[in-house]
Amino acid sequence: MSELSLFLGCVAPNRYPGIEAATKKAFSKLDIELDELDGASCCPAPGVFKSFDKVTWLTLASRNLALSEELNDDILTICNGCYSTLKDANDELKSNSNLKETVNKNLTETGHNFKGCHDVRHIIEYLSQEVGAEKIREQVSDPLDIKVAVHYGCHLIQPLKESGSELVKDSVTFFDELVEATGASSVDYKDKMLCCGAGGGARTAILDATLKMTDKKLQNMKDADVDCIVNACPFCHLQFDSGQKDVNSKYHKQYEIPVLHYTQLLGLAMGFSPEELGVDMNVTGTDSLIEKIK
Ligand code: 9S8
Ligand code: 9S8
Ligand code: COM
Repeated sequence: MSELSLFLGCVAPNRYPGIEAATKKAFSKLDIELDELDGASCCPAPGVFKSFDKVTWLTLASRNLALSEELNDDILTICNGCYSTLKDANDELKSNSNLKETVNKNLTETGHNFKGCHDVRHIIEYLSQEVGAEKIREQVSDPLDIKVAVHYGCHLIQPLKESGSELVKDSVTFFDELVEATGASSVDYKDKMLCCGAGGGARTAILDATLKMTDKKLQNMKDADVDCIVNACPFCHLQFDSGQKDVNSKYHKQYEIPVLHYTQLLGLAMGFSPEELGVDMNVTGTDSLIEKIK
């Protein structure tokens, strides 16, 4: 199997560096090597660049893909949006030689060349298919006795559907299974597959409209009486964590639901401290959660 290079995207390094730390710690416990992807840029964000100019979007994406190809690696994303862009761009360029030629012409001045010889993996899809819940359970030293609202997010499901993946054929449970491997229970809640509100570049353009959707999801999660929200996308993470504070002040709500990226949940179950995983860096208080898992 190909080795992996870690694609960070923008939101994790800039807003939630704990997600990067948690990913590296959890993968080293699982004994999976991750190469650094020096020089990587924004994926670029699917809901933003792709809507403006397709060739520019593909060119920027192909540069990131080429960097990973040069290491002879598949590329691993920790973000749904990055997965959507990199996977769609990779698939499209592999199957359309005219587009590939255009993009490679644009790439010449960067000194890179896209070949189309590797795959794009999302961390949840990868863990589910290549590692499996059973192996993950074996690395859990501190099983978590908590109730979790799993948020899949749009750009995890859509690319899998488009590529005809087995993971999304019937009922979709692959993420819940990985969450339950940490000892936590994944609690069902209304409109689980709904968008967090932020995607499609909406968070930047029309924050107020996105908060309405976030409020709806938060209320459904609260009604299910969960201890925390678990996501696999730093952008969803940002919307649920930082957006929760905005929802509280805008709609006079008192939500206090901690938010974890899956790698942070896994890291806690593997015995790493909340500080090592950046769990204490959230805007929405994680004190209650930290107290609960002690
Ligand atoms: S990179 Fe730039 S804005 Fe972001 S985090 Fe995920 S999607 Fe790709
Ligand atoms: S959900 Fe709808 S478009 Fe997305 S993946 Fe992340 S941000 Fe939240
Ligand atoms: C969502 C990314 S994860 S974008 O806002 O749709 O580009």
